Amino acid sequence: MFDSLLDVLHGSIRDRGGKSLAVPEGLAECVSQKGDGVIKSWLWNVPGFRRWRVTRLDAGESLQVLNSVAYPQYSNDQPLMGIDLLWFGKRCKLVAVLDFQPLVQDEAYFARHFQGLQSLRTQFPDLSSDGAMRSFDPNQYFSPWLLFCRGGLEEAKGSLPLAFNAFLECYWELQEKSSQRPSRIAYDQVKKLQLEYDVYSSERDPAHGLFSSYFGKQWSDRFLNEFLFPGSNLERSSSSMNLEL
Ligand code: BLA
Repeated sequence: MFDSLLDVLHGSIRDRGGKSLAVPEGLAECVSQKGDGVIKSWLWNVPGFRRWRVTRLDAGESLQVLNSVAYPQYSNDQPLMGIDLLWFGKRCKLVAVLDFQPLVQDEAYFARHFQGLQSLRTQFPDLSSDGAMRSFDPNQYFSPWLLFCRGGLEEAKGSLPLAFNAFLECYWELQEKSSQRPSRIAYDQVKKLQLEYDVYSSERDPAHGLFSSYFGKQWSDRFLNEFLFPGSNLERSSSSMNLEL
């Protein structure tokens, strides 16, 4: 379901000078124990970013996923870019979340970074539902203008591909603007907030059970700690040793 969007994402990363990096041993690809699913991941070194990861899960009619997070360099306080697209083929159910994930919830920060996303939200009303979140806290690391849809085939084939392109363009525009103006949040604080994002996400991510059921608990624990949210380990160990971040 999401192959063309994956191509768009990878093409757009390459166009901006992204270079592919090695994914930790054993985590780049895994076939499920029953052979009914495969998960592939990519890591990119992109100018202006300290980390950009992409994951694609293909479990046929049961589930398709495209997930990606971009972490800007610590010298830039712009939001992270978060993409989580899920397609449950048997039930024709789409869950699509696209957001500029804010480091802080404050009006001046929103005014600086969210004009683009605000206007996107008005362009794609069918992806702008105010549906309640079950696992996450909408007021932590999510913006008021996230594109969020629990829908079906119509949205998946209709507005999602258009919104996906526009969303990426909008994020690159923000990146260009942000890299030319001084960051208002200090380097150390951006670092702390980005690491806390990984802690928050690893604790709340509803995907852990799903990964375990396909790929086993051991592989899934490693995937979460070493690939999806490596900052959660750093944050825990540095705070327990009482180090300055
Ligand atoms: C929801 N994401 C979900 C769900 C699953 C995943 C299984 C629950 C589906 C449902 O509510 O019906 C799956 N999450 C994944 C997978 C990965 C993952 C497979 O991290 C990793 C490969 N989630 C993100 C990012 C965002 C995000 C970057 O990983 C931000 C754009 C958002 N996912 C997000 C939200 C929900 C969700 C807001 C709804 C959760 C809720 O209701 O609280």
